Order: sequence, then C-alpha cells, then structure tokens
Amino acid sequence: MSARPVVLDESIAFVTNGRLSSEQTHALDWLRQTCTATSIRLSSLAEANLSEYSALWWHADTLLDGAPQFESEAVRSALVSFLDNGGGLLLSLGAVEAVSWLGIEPTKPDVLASTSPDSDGYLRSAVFTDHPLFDGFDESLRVSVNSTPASASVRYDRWTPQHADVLAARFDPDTDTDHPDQKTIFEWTRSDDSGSVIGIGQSFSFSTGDDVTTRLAENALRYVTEVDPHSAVGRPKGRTEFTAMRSAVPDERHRPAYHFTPPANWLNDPNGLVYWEGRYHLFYQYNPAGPYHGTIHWGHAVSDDLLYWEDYPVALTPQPGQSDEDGCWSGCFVDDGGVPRVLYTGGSGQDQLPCLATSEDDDLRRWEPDPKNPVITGVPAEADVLSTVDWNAEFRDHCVWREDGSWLQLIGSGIAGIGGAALLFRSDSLREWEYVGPLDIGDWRVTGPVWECPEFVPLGDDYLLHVSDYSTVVYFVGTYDDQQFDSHTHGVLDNGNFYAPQSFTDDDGRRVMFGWLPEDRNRGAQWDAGWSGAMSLPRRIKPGPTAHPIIEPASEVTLLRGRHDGYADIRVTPDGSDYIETSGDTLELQVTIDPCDSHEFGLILRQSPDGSEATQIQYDRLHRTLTVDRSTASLDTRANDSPQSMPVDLTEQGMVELQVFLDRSVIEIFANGTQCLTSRVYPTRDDSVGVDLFADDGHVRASLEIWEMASVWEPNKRTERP
Ligand code: DQQ
Repeated sequence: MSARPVVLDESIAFVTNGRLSSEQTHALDWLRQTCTATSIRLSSLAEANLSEYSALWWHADTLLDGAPQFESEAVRSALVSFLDNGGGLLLSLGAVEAVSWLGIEPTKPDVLASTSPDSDGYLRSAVFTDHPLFDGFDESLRVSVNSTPASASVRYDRWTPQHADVLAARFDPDTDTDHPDQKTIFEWTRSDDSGSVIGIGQSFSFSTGDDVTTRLAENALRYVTEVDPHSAVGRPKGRTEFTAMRSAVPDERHRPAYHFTPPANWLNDPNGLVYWEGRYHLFYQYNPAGPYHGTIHWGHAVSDDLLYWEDYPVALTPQPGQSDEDGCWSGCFVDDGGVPRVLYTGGSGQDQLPCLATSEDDDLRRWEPDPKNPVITGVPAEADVLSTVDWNAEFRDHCVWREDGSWLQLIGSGIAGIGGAALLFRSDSLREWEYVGPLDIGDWRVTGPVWECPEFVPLGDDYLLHVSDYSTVVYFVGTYDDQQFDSHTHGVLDNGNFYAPQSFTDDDGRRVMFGWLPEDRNRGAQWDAGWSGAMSLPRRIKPGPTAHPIIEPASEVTLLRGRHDGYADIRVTPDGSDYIETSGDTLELQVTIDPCDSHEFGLILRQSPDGSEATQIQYDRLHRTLTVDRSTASLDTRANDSPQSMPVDLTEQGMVELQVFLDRSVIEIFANGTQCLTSRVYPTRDDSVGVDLFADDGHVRASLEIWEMASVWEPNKRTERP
C-alpha cells in the first residue's frame, strides 16, 4: 500500500461515551489531522446540531454493554434522524453492537469480546473487491494488520446480519488461516434515502498507527460522507441486484455457463423442487455471507424451461431465537391441497428438528415459518438415533408424500452402531407426527453411519430410495407395500462430484432430478472465486429394461445446442494427436468409440496447446472402467487431482458410448443410460480449451458429435435462445 496524504474536506463528529481512552485519543488525534473534527459525548447527541456534520464516527474500544447512554431513546432517535437525513455513520469495534439498537439490523452480533486476537487481519469478500472502502489496497483478499492491542471485538460468527453486505471476515496472518465465518466488516443502509453505515468490528486500532487502519478509516469516512454512496444491498431482491452480484464474481474460466450456480457465495443441496403454477422452482441451500458452508438460508430461482433461471429473493432466513436460528437446512415442497408449504430442518445449537413454512403467493416468494415449529420436537426414543459431537441426534432432511389419506415423511438419520437410516413418520396435519419405524437401515461399514437427504419415489412398478451417505448417493430399488420397503437392486446415482439430489414430477409426469455438484478445489480457492457449488443439469430418472433406473439429461438441454461439428470414423493410434479441430469449454460431446485392438483410450478435454494442462477421460477395457484422470487437469495445486472412476460395460455392439457435458469446471458424463460421473476441473490457462481423442495402445475408431452450448447467464454474455 502506498502512503498518501490524507485530507477529507468534511466536518466529522467523533462520538465518545465517557472519558477518552488512550485508543480513542489516538483515533481522535488522527481524525484531527485528517479533517475538521469535533468530539461529542453520546449523551449530548440529542441536543447537538448534528446537521453541521457530514458523518459521525463512534469508535468504542470497549464493549457498549451497560453504558446508560446506549439505552437512551432520545439519543437513539437523534442518530436515526441523522442517518435518515443522509448523514453517514462509522461504527468501530464495540460500537458495531449499536446496529440492532439503532434498528438498522434485526440480528444482533453474536460475538462481543472485550479483547481482540493477537494475530489478526481481514479476509475480504470477492464480491466487494471494488468497494471504495478498499481503495488503495492491493488486489489480495487477505490483509494483515500489524499488532492489534487489546480492544473490544464485535463480530457475527454464528449468525449473519440480515440487512448488511458482509465486506470482510477474519484472516489470521500468523497461521495463514482464513476464518470466513468470523464476519467483521459490514455495510448497512437503513433506507434508499438514508446515509450509509460502515461497521468495522475488529483489528481497527489507532494506538499502533497501522497503515491498514488509517487507510480503512479514511476510506470509510470518505465513503459515508459521499452524497450518494453505493447503497448496501444486504440480500438482493431484484434482477439488477442479482445481475450485479453475478457480474462481481464472473470467474470466467471456471464458473459454469449453462449450469445453475448461486448469484455469488455458497450453494449446496437442491431443496423444495416443484413445478408450481406453470414454472419450475429451484430452492437451494445458500449462504449469503460467503462461499463456505455456514448460516444456511434457502436461495430461490425460477425457470420456464429448466435451463434459464431467474434469481428470486432468499426464501428462508434463519431466525435468531427460533428453532431454525442456526440454519434452514434441507427439505422438500409439500402441496397441501393447493397450499404451498415446505418442510425443512431447523438447526439450533446441537438440535436439528423439522420445521414447516407456508407461502401465500403463487410465485412462492414469501415464506412464513409456522408458529408450531418445530413440528417434531425430538427424535423417537425407541429408534436409538446416533448422537455425535456435532448433533444431539443425527436427524435431518425430508421427503413427504400423500398415501391413503395420510401424510408420510422420511427423515435422514443414523442408528447408533448399525448404520444410516431413513425413518418413516405419519401425520394427518403436517404439524403432528407419529413415528412409524425405519423404512430402511444400512450397514455403517458399507453405506456409512448417517443417511442424509433420503428420497423415496415410485419407479415404474417399483420404488426408488436414494440417500446421500456423506460421500456417495446410493440408491435401492425394490417393492413397497403396507409401509414396508424391500429392496432387490442397488447402485450409485453418480460416481463423482454429485451429492444430496432431489427430484420432482412435472405436469407431464416426468421425474426430474437435480444434484449438488460440490467444488473440488480447496476452501481458499473457493473464497477467492467468490462463489461455490453448482447444480447438475436437470436429469430425467425413469424405469428401464433392467431394475436399475435410466438416468439421462432432460430433453430441454438440447435447446442449448449451438454450432455443431461432426467427426466420423476417425482412426486413433498412439502416434496421433490433433484429431479434433473443435475447441471450447462449454460443449456437449457425443462420442462413440469402437475399441478395435486398443485397451486404453478415450477423450481429452480442456487441453492446452503445450499439453501442460489436460483432462483425460479414459476407458480401460480390461477392467471395464471409465476414469477421469485429473493428474494434469490444472496447474493450480489447490485443485483436487485425484482420479475418479466408474464401471462401464461395452454396449451390445461392443462400443463405448458417452454423452459428455463440459461446462468450464464441470464435466458431466452419462454412459449407457445408467452410469453417471460428474467431475470438477480447474484449468488455469485461457488456452486450455483443446479437445482430442487418444489411444494408448493399438488403435480405435471413433465418431464424435460436438455442439457449442449457449450461456444462460447475463454476466457470461447471455446469448439468444437457440
Ligand atoms: N446438507 C444440508 C443438510 C444435509 C446436507 C445442510 C447434505 O440438511 O444433510 O446444508 O449435503
């Protein structure tokens, strides 16, 4: 950071709540060198003529707790009117606590400490890299702050403010560790016409004369004194805000162009999938505070065609003091005789319990949590549900259906010492449930100790149960009668980066599934990207000639096809390369390979001209295995380079037939209609877009159809629908 003279042509009031501490004296000295500064006691704010100042700065190096002035209504309304008249406010350290008292923020900060950590710094959000608060900072998202003397810290760790933009969390420079959940710099705007509020809860000390602190203070004061600062969005509500958010974290090399991704920040499981009043609704596990799993809300997107999605406002928000205060976890849609409801898991402390919410609009925009939440108040005593360090009882995620005039519900769980389980409940009202018993229990040595996200749906004459066992989505097909399920067939829904799927039926009776495609690069890389998690393409699940379900991309996906290249009957040998002229990173490929006398052969994607980056999709004929070899997929060591494999038999004609969807970091492979493997790759080079075929021995004959796929997102330059 370069030093520059600091001059603010503003008159700023420095608010104190008593005798100045040494830290406050240093801060006020700095302010006096920076602008016209006046010190005002908080208790006299109601009598002061605040219109003389363009901003107030309240810098409290101790907690506000118990300060009598903090309770004064006259002071509160003086501050609020100041803001409403366009005045700016900088709250630092202990003073950040005042946001809830001022009515700026309904969720109170949950960390109020009278000391700050020895080693400290900021972890800036990738969404707000252009925020004027960081003018003059270099591009790094990790900012070290030199020696921070003991002073109060105020943060949101467990919770996330509802109306703030989270500009930075905490970074520990000594151990080089990110703490994305320790949120510490915020911006609030009370209303469209009011001034801005910046809150800096930690590592903001003037006693040490740190450059970062003075630069931040100058930027913050300049920003809040601007006549028309950018206003904080908090939770985006409209198209402009969502588009701005998506544009802020384009990550063009890796962010999918035709798969659904969150506007920014974190996405995991699909939830509450439904075709309602003629539109598809995709809710999803969403953290608005950053690209990491925490403070889980329900995001919402709507589509007419399963391809082009419109972002809708957040549907469910954790409510402090309620049974979902720590997160609104996965759940399903329930059509209660035409009334749209969702059943989801509320997290609170170490409890996870089912909660109900209802929407009263056809658009499913607004959701009201039920006053009777949680609708099941504890796990069934007779079930011996597993308890772990994280949870009193592993008990979450819901699948609800109507049967013989009753509601039936499955909840994911685990039985101590035995294995993952899907527990069955019955209800007449959705608000009171009786335990029926386990629909199915696995063996923990095979399918893990806990089953998440169970879903139970008809499949032809049979039923399909699928569960996510922390690593894989396993399915069981069997018969169902009198609330008893007997499985006769099992398999894996996808052999790669695919988890917690959910499905729904549309008006045509098609069963369509989405799954979460988790990232496969480390957390630091996800933070830097500013977004995390994608949805799979819509997949149709249907009965096939065997007991295994057929899994194929929904037919709508073909609508994204653009330019087409076809390559017929190519002879591929170990001596050759450059068989394919088409290149790109958003493609659909249909490959048919006759193995001839070769044992190992396949397709190469995202190859750089010098070969330093390439992902091989390799078929091993001896072991009848398809492997995505990621050992050279990326030069970035933060990306997982381990191989991913699945069993694939040759077709009746002795061929390998693959349908592959490449969408930047996503590779979704469908083989023979029943086997899927989704992989994630993160090439670093712009020219890693080559496509090729290879044979390691002998020769193969191959045909290839390739389509360029349209982008469905504006920041990716949305193309016209083909
Ligand atoms: N994700 C949710 C849980 C579920 C898990 C939390 C599966 O409800 O068990 O975000 O990814």
